Amino acid sequence: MKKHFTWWGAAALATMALMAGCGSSDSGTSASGGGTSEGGSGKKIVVGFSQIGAESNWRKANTESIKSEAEKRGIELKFVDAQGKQEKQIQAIKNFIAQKVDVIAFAPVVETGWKSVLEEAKAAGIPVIVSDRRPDVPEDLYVTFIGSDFIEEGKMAGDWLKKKMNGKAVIAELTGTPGSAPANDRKKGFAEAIADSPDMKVVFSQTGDFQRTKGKEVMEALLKSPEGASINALYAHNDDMALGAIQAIEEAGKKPGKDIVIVSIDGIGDAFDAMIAGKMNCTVECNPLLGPPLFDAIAKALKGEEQPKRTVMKDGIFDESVAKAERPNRKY
Ligand code: GZL
Repeated sequence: MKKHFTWWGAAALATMALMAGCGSSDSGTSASGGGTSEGGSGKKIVVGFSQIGAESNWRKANTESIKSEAEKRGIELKFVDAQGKQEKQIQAIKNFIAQKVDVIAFAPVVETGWKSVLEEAKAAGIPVIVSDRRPDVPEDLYVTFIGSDFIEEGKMAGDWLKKKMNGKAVIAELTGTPGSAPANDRKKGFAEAIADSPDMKVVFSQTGDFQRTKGKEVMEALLKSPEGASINALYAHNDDMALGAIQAIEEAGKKPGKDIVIVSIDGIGDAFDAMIAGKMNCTVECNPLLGPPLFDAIAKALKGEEQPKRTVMKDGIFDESVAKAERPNRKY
C-alpha cells in the first residue's frame, strides 16, 4: 500500500501543480457543473466515467447519482455509456487515458478482462476508482472500490425465502449478466443460505441479464414448459427481472406473490409498488446512490490521502409487511 500511496501521491502532486498553472478548461463530453472545482484554483477536475449501460432502473438511478454529484461539485465529467459491452468500456478507458483525465472511474460489466487496460492507466499515472461491481484484478491497479456486498444480498434473500416458505420450495432463479460480480455473488450467497435446507430446491436457473423484458421472456418460456407447473417461488437477481416475470406469471393465469412467492434484489420503487399490490413479496436493497461516496474517494485520491480498499454500502431488506410504510422513504 505504501508503494501504492507514494505512486498516487506523485499523481496528486502533478495534478495540483497543473491546477496552479492552468486556466479553466471545459472540454467535457457532458455538462460540467458551475461552482468551484475541487482544487479551488478555477481549473475543473476532469473525471472519466465508464458506465455499463442503462439496463435497469437501478442503473439509471446510479447514473443520475453520479452525474448530479459531479455537477454539484463543479467537476467536469466525461461520461460514456457502454451499452453493456465490455469492449466499449475498455475503449472508453483508453480514450480517458489519451485525454489525460485526472481520475478514471468505472463499473466493470463483468469480473474478468480488465488487467491490461488498468495497467495502462497506472502507467499513465491516472488513479482508478471502481464503482458498483469489482473487477478480478490485482488490488494495486485501483485506489478503492465502492459498492455493495452481493454475497450478503444473496444470503439475505435466501434466508428470507427459507423462512417464508417454512424450508420447503421449488425455486426458479433469474440470474443477472453472466460473468458479472452481482450475478456470481448473489447466486453464491443464496445457495449458501439454503444449503442447510434440502427441501429448498432451485430446479431452474437462467439469465435475464438484469433486464425486465428478458425476465418476462424467460419466465414465459418456463411457465409453458413441464417443469413450470411445480414452481412456487422465484428468486430474481434484480427487481427489473422480477417485474418482467410478474407480467409473465399473470399472463399465464397465475397469481404472482401468492401462487409463486417472489424475492429479488435492488429495492427500486416499482418493487415496492408491486409488493403493495400483493404481486411481490420481498426485495433486498442495493443502494445505487454511489455519487457522493464516489466523488469523496476521487477527492481523496487526488490529494493522495490513504483510503480503504473497499467501502461497502449498507443495504436493508424490505418485505410485503413494511412496503406501504417504507414506500414514501424510497429515494430511487
Ligand atoms: C448491482 C448492480 C446491478 C443491479 C442491477 O450493484 O450492478 O446491475 O442489481 C443492475 O439492477 O443492472
